[in-house]
Amino acid sequence: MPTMEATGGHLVAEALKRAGVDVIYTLSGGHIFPIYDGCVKLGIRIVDVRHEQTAAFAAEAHGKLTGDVGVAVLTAGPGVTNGVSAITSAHFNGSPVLVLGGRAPQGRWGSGSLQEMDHVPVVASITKSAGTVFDASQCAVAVNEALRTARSAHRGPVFLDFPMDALFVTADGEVPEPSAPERLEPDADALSKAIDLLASAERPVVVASTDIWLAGAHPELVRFVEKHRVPVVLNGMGRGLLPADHELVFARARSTAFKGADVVCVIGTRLDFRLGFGSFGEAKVVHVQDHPDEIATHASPAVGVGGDLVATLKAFADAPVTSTAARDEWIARLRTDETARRAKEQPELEDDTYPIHPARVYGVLRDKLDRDAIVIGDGGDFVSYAGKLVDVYEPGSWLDPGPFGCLGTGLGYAIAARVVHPDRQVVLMAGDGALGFCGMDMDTLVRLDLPVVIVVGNNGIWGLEKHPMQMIYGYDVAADLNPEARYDDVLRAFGGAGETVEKPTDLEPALDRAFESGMPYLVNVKTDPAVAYPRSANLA
Ligand SMILES: Cc1ncc(C[n+]2csc(CCOP(=O)(O)OP(=O)(O)O)c2C)c(N)n1
Ligand SMILES: [Mg+2]
Repeated sequence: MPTMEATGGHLVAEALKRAGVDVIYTLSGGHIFPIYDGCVKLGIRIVDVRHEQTAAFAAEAHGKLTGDVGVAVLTAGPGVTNGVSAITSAHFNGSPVLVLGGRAPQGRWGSGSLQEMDHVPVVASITKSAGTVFDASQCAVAVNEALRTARSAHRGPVFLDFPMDALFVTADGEVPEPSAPERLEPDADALSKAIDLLASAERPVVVASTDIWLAGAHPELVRFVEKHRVPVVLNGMGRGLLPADHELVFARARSTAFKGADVVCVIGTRLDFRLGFGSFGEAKVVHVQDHPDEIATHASPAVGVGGDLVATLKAFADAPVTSTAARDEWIARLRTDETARRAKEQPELEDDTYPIHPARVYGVLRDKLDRDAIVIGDGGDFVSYAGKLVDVYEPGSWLDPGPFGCLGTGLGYAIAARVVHPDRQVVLMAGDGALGFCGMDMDTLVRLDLPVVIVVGNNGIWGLEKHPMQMIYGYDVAADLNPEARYDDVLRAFGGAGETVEKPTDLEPALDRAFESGMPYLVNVKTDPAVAYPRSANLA
């Protein structure tokens, strides 16, 4: 292996650079200066934010948007612990992320150095691997291996920390060539069983999700469903794998599809609460995952296929076509249901009442979005409306927190979206409660010139908690916020722009001004606190 005389920090940056990493998300701390110094010398962009959770959420979004690893660099102790919720989100979402932590010097370990803490046990259960690099000469090797682990299916976060006396010292470090991610072939027997079951189905449904996008398997997905005429429901980062207006894509007819299907094939996500824990009426279930360990054990799928999703979907697509007559009838039935349900939404989308109905915000917003706009949701009910009412047309354009459901992803996700896609619209739909977790990073949008449109659904409450508590107890506590809060003035104070909207008719001109401004812009929409999102999913 070639070697290079450099500091541990420079060797870390060298491994990142060789692997194609061109940006890190971070918040400063002396423990990690040598990594910064390496990044500066090698031309890796440093995006510095106001809270480590934002740095780690931004790294996660970077991974989600690119399918490649997003990197956060966090200082020792509180820097790392502030990143824990975001690392956990990446763990639940299977997002490829590398978190590099500073660490108190090994030479004094146990003596009580500033921020002396062993991070590894804290993050061990929420990462694919976690470890400490004690030897400066091994910094690049360890980073290279960590990147390979994060990139290999099933993807997820990897953590490494580096004692100061490994990062600051100069060593003759080994510098490996970047390693390719592992590819696991799907089991041939399981694959042919799945193909047979799909071939026999008269009323199949495919649920296409996140890992198809991360694996770059969507061209094979499209070939498979179009050739075999299979209706598709999209979930998580699966949204946009086929455009929302594709004849095989169904969103509103989802429950009709699940109830009426004879085979449901879920690809690239867990059978969790978002999918009724894997129970779909009478349907037989095929669970296709990118790794055998990801196949559901709590449910009993008829077939589970675990392995490379490109290979699996290619095999599905290549299978000979069986009669599709019954399927055409099935597709027509679902289309009728989809159209009827969409028509029923129209009055809410056009609702002219005061205070503003949250659905009305989306009724206006939908017409302002480009087909490749990136829409981010962070909040409760306001974001549930977004999930229902925003149609996605391009893959990698929709970011929600995923099944860990952590509030506060918004600014980190928006920052990364703008960094990865400087030429696309980036819109953050935030609950007023959610914005409080990460709002200070509006400063980052201004400071780094990242024009994002933020629309706050300001109902003055923790809506998704207040309404259920009222329903269960007949009263509520700890559920009120300040409806008079001027979140637009907060962004203004940082040097951005914004306005408050109270009347439905003012929404459209406000959104026009926001998109045309070319700067971070916050539209603070006072929405009706009496409206609760009509929820049916069983969350627990
Ligand atoms: C970090 C975190 N804390 C608490 C919760 C519980 N929680 C889920 S939704 C919600 C209310 C969100 O309120 P807001 O963002 O204002 O959206 P709204 O429901 O009012 O539209 C809360 C507190 C959570 N999911 N994540
Ligand atoms: Mg709210």
